[in-house]
Amino acid sequence: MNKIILLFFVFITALQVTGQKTVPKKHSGNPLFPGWYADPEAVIFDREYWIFPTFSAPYNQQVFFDAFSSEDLVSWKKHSRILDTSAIKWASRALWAPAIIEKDQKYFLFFGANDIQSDQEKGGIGVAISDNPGGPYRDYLGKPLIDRFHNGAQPIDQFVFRDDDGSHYLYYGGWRHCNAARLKDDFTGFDPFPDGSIFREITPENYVEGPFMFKKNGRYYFMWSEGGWTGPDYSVAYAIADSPLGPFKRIGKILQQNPAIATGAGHHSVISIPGKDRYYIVYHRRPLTEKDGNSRVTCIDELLFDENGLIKPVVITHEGVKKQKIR
Ligand code: FUB
Repeated sequence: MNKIILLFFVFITALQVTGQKTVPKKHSGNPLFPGWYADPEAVIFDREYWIFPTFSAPYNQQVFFDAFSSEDLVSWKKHSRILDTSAIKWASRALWAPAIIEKDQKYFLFFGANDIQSDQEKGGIGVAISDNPGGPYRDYLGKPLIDRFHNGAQPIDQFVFRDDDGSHYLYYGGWRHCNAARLKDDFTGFDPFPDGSIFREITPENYVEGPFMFKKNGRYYFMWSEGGWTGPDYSVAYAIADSPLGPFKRIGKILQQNPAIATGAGHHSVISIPGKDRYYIVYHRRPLTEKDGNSRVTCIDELLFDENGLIKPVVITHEGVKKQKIR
């Protein structure tokens, strides 16, 4: 009898070792896919989940973006080098924090490049375009969209938000300053605000970088990262406003490290499942075994709201979220 049980276990182990699945995976698991990837922008295109992250490596090696797609949040396909600095003549390093939007069947990928430290350096926020989410992308403008500091904001960490009336707002900024600007319809530049200004500072309390916006029940949820991204205390906080330009009064932190799971949880995005009141937060964090700033992995967990629409603190997990196809 013992021999039979032993043989059974050997058989099951052999199936697992040879990669034949005995039990279908029901959860995404965290991280979602292997490799050091940070600043994930998650979106849904045509019933498919897509994630556009920063390749998290020393700045001189950050010369491309990979993307990932999935039909169910469990199995992910890698799309290698969808954008490369060889296609952007003014960008040479530190390709950061992609932000993507589809318009008129074109995909516009906004990105930061070169980590400029002053207006004298070349770089900033650029725009690339493709006919497919998985690229290849080419330079849309042939120059940066924003190539200098305005209101103290380093031109990095852009996010594009489309409001219900079809207007597009660009939120961006590092170095503890955040600007909002109204994009022209063709994304070649900006339309001024009624007072003639282009860049409006909207910096909330404790803001560091990584702005993100979504709209729920007519209210604008504005989110950002706080703390230093190389350390354990990196985190995400938020505000709710009645207008896309705020004011954004900080409500509190919703994502942070859990010393039993991972550290440095931050720079996120949010997706909602069409037709369902279900939201996910996609973010990066550092495994407990890691200390290097660039050792960041892309993860997903549920984003839940209370009865007043306030965001509940995110519970970060190893399991991730349940398998979820988009119907
Ligand atoms: O990944 C590079 C930088 O790290 C991002 O631009 C920041 O937001 C931080 O996550």
